[in-house]
Amino acid sequence: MTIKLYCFRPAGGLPDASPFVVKAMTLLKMAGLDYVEDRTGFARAPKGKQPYIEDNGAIVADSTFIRFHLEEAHSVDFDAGLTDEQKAVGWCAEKMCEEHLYWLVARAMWMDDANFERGPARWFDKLPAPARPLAKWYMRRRVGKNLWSQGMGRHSATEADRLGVRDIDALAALIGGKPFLFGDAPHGADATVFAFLASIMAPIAETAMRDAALANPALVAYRDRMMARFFPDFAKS
Ligand SMILES: N[C@@H](CCC(=O)N[C@@H](CS)C(=O)NCC(=O)O)C(=O)O
Repeated sequence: MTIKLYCFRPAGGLPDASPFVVKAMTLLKMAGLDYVEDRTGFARAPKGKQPYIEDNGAIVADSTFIRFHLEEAHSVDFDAGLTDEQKAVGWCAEKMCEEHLYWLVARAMWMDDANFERGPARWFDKLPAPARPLAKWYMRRRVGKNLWSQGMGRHSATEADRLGVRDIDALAALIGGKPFLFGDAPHGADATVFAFLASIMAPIAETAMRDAALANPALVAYRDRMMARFFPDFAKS
């Protein structure tokens, strides 16, 4: 039975607005598994977040548990050929993207007025006009509270930029001049690193992270290489 992937929708020239969804899509494509997208499942998301998948009756929520499920249920090894040290480095890079960089991107997109208007505010355009201001205010307040609890919302914009550029520099150093993180073939961690770099480079939020990533030809080439390989319809010719 074909796997169903519950996701948002394409945005900013990317296959999905969420880097976690793009990560899951990339893993499915790396694994050579067919899937169909379902954009109607957010209200039923088991953890209140997307992505989640339905596979042969099993519902699996969270991109990392989706990866574990694909490895276990479909005998996929996303780390094939890597040393234990490379696997550890890959895990650290993934979690830096998901648990650090993600919050810096969220902070830049939701807290900066101009970025908010260019990006998240547009997601409310499909609501009836009178409902939009309240919905935007509510969601912005909710994200702001999350950012405050997580801690990233307590930094100044300058401090946040400094952390974000350090993340980009770390990814650039890891990739170096190689085609993929660990050499000539992509592995599981590439799905995450690609998804986050592509999201940061997209023409949505103007951030110091975006400037740093776009100024690095190796990172741009990495993003383009992954896009051409896994999402040719979204690759720039
Ligand atoms: N740890 C989760 C994170 C997923 C996540 O944060 N998804 C966001 C979109 S980028 C979401 O669905 N947010 C909706 C909400 O918090 O209401 C994963 O790896 O899948």
